[in-house]
Amino acid sequence: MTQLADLAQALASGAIRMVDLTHRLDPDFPVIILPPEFGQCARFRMEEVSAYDHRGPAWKWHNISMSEHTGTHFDAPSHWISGRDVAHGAVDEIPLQAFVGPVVVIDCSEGAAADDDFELTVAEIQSWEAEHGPIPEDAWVLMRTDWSKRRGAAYLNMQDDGPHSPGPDPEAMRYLVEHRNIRGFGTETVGTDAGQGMHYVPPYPAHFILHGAGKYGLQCLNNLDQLPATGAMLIAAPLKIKGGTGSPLRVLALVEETA
Ligand code: 23J
Ligand code: MN
Repeated sequence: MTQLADLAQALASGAIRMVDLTHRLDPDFPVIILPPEFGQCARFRMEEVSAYDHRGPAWKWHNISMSEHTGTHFDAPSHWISGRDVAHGAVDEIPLQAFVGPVVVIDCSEGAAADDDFELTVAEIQSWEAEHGPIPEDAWVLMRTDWSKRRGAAYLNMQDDGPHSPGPDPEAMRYLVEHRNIRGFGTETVGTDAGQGMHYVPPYPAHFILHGAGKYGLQCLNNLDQLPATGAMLIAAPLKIKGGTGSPLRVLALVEETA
């Protein structure tokens, strides 16, 4: 029990800091908008059932509804056609070990500030690795863009030709999956793919390549600027939705304070 007691002590003393990587579930938080011929993602909704009143004199509660892909959320392999036959590919089937593990952060905030369509490329990943060492196997890789600081229409950044937001190119995704065998890939934007990700080959390469290989996604992450490049631990356990392709969730990072 020593390791867990040590962990409890480190959390209590602040030697290990917790960072909340989650946005509030709020009806105003944007959801992805697909071309009009496709089905659409529902925003978060909340209705009061009672509030210590005639509907329930001693209790307050709400009924809520949303998409599996609303707000800060997890993508399972079964979300994408490439992952439809992946074993244990739905959120209720994923092994628990996947929900706690190491995380690295690639800071793309400068590039994303200069270019709404900034692409994370193999060259960018390799220059990160030259500084921080190779991306460890079975780690979450998070793409920091500071997009989480955007509000309102600037978040989806819809133009006449669709949304414009940063994301990985197909070669970068293949490098992370095939050469680094990552656990998953997470972003601050509304998708793991770039806003214009439909124009790549294959379309939406992050979804296609990650989920085809049984890897996971995280989207609409917050506070990535509070994480170190390496050494943090991510806790991201989706709801146990039967056959679910994803789920809103609370995403936490544990960060060791360097004295
Ligand atoms: C459906 C279709 C395209 C995309 C997405 C969903 C997501 O980004 C998502 O939330 O998984 S790009
Ligand atoms: Mn999703």
